[in-house]
Amino acid sequence: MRVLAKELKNAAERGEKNIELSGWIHRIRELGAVNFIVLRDRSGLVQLVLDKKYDVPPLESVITVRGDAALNEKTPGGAELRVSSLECLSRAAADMPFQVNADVTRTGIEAVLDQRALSLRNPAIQAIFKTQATIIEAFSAYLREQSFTEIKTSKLVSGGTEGGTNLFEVEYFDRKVYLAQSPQCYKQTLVASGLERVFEVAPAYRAEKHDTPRHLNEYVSLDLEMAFIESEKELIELEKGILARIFEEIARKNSGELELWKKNGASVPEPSAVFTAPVISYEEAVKIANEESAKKKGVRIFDINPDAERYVCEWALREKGIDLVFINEFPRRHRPFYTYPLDAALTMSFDAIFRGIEITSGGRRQHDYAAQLEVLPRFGIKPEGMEDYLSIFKYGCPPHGGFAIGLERLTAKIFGLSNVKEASLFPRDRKRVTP
Ligand code: AMO
Repeated sequence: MRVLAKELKNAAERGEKNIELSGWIHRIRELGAVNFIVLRDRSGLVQLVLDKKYDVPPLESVITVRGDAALNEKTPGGAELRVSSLECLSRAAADMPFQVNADVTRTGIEAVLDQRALSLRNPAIQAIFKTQATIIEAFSAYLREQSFTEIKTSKLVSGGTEGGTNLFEVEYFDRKVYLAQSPQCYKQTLVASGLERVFEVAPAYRAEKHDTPRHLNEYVSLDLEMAFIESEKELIELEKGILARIFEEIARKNSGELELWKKNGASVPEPSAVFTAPVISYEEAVKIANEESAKKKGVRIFDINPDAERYVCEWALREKGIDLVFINEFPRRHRPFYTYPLDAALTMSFDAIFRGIEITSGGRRQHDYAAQLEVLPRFGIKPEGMEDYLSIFKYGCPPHGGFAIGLERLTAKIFGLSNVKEASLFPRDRKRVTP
């Protein structure tokens, strides 16, 4: 019978005979008369005992072995296979440019990304992406339960959605279009269409020129938008529910994955603690950041910059027991054209800051046609070309709002990764477009 590495112990306990395992050769230990292979498959690692002479192919070769299982507490998984036949399905070349079985938590990011096809074989690196899949699954399941409809919108657009100039141009037949910076206009259009509650998990593109540990040129955005809200406070409550579910599911399914990055501090907060995360205004956040900075003899903080994000999280962890903070009521000048005003100066908007980095932006949106038209020129935006988007307000649109969580930033913070690129399977940055 064919089993996975993690099922071998059960098979051994049941006394199963002639068991078959397939996978990659992760490690070889030659001790003379008896040799050992550590085999890797999608479920984990398992020890193979070779007490006859076999032609063992090089590391990373793909093999199928058969034999009888025996319990052995000293091996990964608590059982080993006494091999009686070994078949090589694919022989690996011996000049491996990346040591797949190394402790990658200590390997430099450049080597890990330059050799992505091989580094993705490493169990600790796979752990990041197995857990990332749990984030997407929990986000989607939570929203489906609240009657959100999943949408997929085009990534080829005729203009910017977030302001700024960080747009990638694409040749589209005889004209130029752009890669979408976010699904912002589409998710609002679908709310107005009557779906009321929508979510999308999809790539977003930002032509940011700077190489920073927090920016990707292509990232995955966990987006949602919902009708009939009064303020960003309802969105903050929704995000708390989502994050609590994500952390709960990771604790349930991915404790083994977190364990591999334990020395980096990989962990999820206690799900119930998420509901106690403080909500502070932009003004309070700047004040707190300045107080924290002063204690450390740091520089004066004028804005919620990366230093301020770190400071407010340190404050929240110390004072409230969780390094998650929601900052709302951002000044108008800091928010995009679609944001709903709170008063002349402030907006019904928020950011979520987790372990020192912004993971979410969102807020209530302007849904009044005349008010939206009036605001556009102040952002240097011409209504021409935006007719479809503006028509949603002209022809009946409920009050609404939404937010987007950056998947790689959230993943990086859970694993204690210092660069968001490590949480992207095939990261795109200024110089990297392969693999
Ligand atoms: P914003 O531009 O703040 O808002 O993006 C939302 C979240 O997406 C992530 N993010 C990024 N992650 C990695 N690299 C980048 N270059 C990058 N840019 C953004 C961050 C950020 O918090 N339309 C609004 C959202 C909304 O209001 O619904 C928007 O896109 O985690």
